[in-house]
Parts: sequence; C-alpha cells; structure tokens
Amino acid sequence: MTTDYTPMWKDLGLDLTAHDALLGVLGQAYGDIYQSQKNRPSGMGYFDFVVSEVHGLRVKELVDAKAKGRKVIGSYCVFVPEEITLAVEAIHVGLCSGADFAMDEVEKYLPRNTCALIKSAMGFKLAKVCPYLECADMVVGENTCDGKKKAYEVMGAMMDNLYVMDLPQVKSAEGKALLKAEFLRYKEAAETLTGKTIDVAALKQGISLVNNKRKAMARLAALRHNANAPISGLDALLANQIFFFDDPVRFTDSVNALCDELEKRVEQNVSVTDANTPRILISGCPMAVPNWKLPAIVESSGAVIVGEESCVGERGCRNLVDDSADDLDGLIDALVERYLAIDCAIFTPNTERTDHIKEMAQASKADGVIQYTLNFCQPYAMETMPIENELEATGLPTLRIETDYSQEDMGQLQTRVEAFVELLK
Ligand code: BJ8
Repeated sequence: MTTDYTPMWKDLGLDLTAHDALLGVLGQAYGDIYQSQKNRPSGMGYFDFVVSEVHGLRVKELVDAKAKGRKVIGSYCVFVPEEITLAVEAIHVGLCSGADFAMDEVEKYLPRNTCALIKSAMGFKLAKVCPYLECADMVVGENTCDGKKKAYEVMGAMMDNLYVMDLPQVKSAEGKALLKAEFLRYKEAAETLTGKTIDVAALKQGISLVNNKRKAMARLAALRHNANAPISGLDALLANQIFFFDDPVRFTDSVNALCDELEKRVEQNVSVTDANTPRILISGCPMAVPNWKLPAIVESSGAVIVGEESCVGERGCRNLVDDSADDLDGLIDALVERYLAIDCAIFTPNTERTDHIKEMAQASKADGVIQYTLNFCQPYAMETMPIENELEATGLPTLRIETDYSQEDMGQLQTRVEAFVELLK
C-alpha cells in the first residue's frame, strides 16, 4: 500500500502542482536510466527504495524527528562539517540542486550565464518543490566560488534561516586559522539552534558516525578498482548521492552490505562488464541528484565508470577525521585538517587535485578521464587545461565535456562520448 504524503508536503508549504511535476520527471528518469540496467547487485534494492521514497519516507523521518525537538540543517557544500551537526543531535541533509526548475523565475534574479547547480538551488527555493529545504531549520551556504557567494546574497533575502560560512581560498596558515574560526562559529550557531552544548564525547560520536560512512564509501570505491567491475558507475554514483541525505547509520550499514555482496561478486568473477570494456574516470563538478545525464551516456556507450573525482564522489568523502584528541580544541583542529585537504577548484593553487586525479586513475585502472564541467563554472573550467596537459603527458587520454542539466545537447554528447569510448578500446 502506498502512503499518501500530500498532507505532509502541504504542511511544509510545497507547491503541490510543481512538486508533482518534479516527482514525475524524477521517476521517469530513474526508471529509464537505473531500472533498465542489467545484472545489478541485489544490494541496490535499498538505494532504489530510498529513491522511490526520496520525498516520502525520509522526509517523514525528518518531520517526525522535528516533532520530537530535533533540528534539521541543510547544506550545499561538502565543507560544512556534518560531525558538528551530529554532535548537537541535529540532522544534516545535503540540498541536491541537480535539476532545472523554474528557470524563467530564476533568471529574474540571477544572470542566465550562471552554472546549473546554482540556478537549480535557487529554482527549488522559488518553486517550493524541495521538502528538505522547506524542512530545514537552518540552511548553510558557503563562500566558495563567486557564483555561489553572490547567489547566497540573493537567496538570503528570500529566506530567514540562511547562514553563510566563510571559507579560505588559499591553504596557508592564515587559511587554516580562518577555517578553524569558521568551524567554531558554526559550532556556536548549531548550539544556539538546538540549545545543546557540544562536549568531547558528543563531537567524538559525530566524528565516528561520519568516519564510518566515509570508510564504507572507501570500501565501495576500492571494489570498483577490480578489473572485472562488480557494479556500474551509475549505481555507485547513486550511493554517493544518497550519502548526503540518508540516516548515517542505516546508510553505512547498507553500503557495507552492498560491499559484502560485491566482494562475493569479485570472488566469483561476476561483473557488469566484460574484459574489454573501457574504464573511465569522471573528474570535475559535483553531480547532485537527479543529474545522471553524463554517466548514463557514458555507460550506454559501452564504457564503465570506475570512479568520480568529485564532491559527490571521492573528493567529498575521502580522508577520515583523527578522533584521538581528548579535548575539543584538538578535535576541531582534526576537523580542520581533514576538511582543508578537500581539493575544490576554488583554492589557489590547487595542484594536489591533479595528483589526486592521477592517483585515482592509476588505482582504478582507468583507460581515460572525462573532465566534466558545468557551463559557466569558471573554477573547474580553468583547471581543465592544465590537468589535461598533465594527464595526456602520462599517456592517459582525456575528454572535456561542458554541459548543463538540459537535454538539448544529448545527441551531441552521445556522439562525442561514443568516439572517445571507441578511442579507448
Ligand atoms: S567543495 S566543488 S561542493 S564548492 S559548479 S557552484 S564551483 S560555478 S559546486 Fe562545490 Fe563545495 Fe567546491 Fe565541492 Fe561554483 Fe562551479 Fe557551480 Fe560549483
């Protein structure tokens, strides 16, 4: 029996007609792209269920938790430390921004040549279609790229619960001090929101929950390195996307259960590919739900994606937080250490990102790298050429793709990706 969530959506203030349209598009895309795949691991059943209930059961869990006094904090960037959110017993949800919505309205507030991710975040707000955003007691924006920075100024006028975190652009001693000051300011804001005070035990517990999620994702990433890929890139991307809004313990258990199954697949030589399938690493801008456009094209062109160098992927979830300190200051320092290693293109210089791409390509036995950039994203577009030069100097073929969330360039992308896949064979 399916549950009718309409009263809940209405109470959250969603525009029901627009929301129905969004769910219709999401369901159609999911059916076409995901459910048409062959030989999927049975452990993906859990993730299929999460998607089928993405605006239903998970949102109900948040609404029920709020009724019991818990708070919900939404975030747009992997720099916002979930460990601190969990330490005040709040729920941390990533706000996905992976589909075009209400673009005509958005372009009344933002220039047309703004990246799709920023426009999507604004469109979801203007059209009132995101239950996570409407559920959130506090929404955290961050000063990363110029587009996001300026968009939060506009969004701040539309929302009374937007909190903006400043971030360094340089990984210097001063940059580290700024990040620490901002994490302490976020800690205070989270404490004020919830009325809870973070102590060493609470922060250690938050660190442990998030470290466990990251360890499970590292296990999944390593299993994809096998010569006989036990899981498609699309399915692995889905787990990376759900990382941001599922219950952390249930998510970790589900990824570990999936990995147990994948280990058996590897032992038994069960694969989603054959020995000649080209292996591709995707690198660049984050792919938020339901942005499956490029991976669907790549895998329907006869290649398999073996890793994502992306914030919805390894850039976002690698590296654990050292929880050995016995005081709050030491634990905050450990958080700063871990987060400052994120090699987002907003940093200058950012050469460690190229090193990371090379390491990932080698570990995953990639035959080629697709550099994926959203149109009008200057930080990632600017890094494309030096990275291409370095990778090609090591003999690794690369392809540059600049696109957005529309379907208009599908044919052209398909042709270019197919040609690249042929080259790798
Ligand atoms: S840590 S990648 S999640 S900022 S695509 S909005 S950069 S113009 S998303 Fe990001 Fe945090 Fe960095 Fe990761 Fe700007 Fe580019 Fe748009 Fe982007």
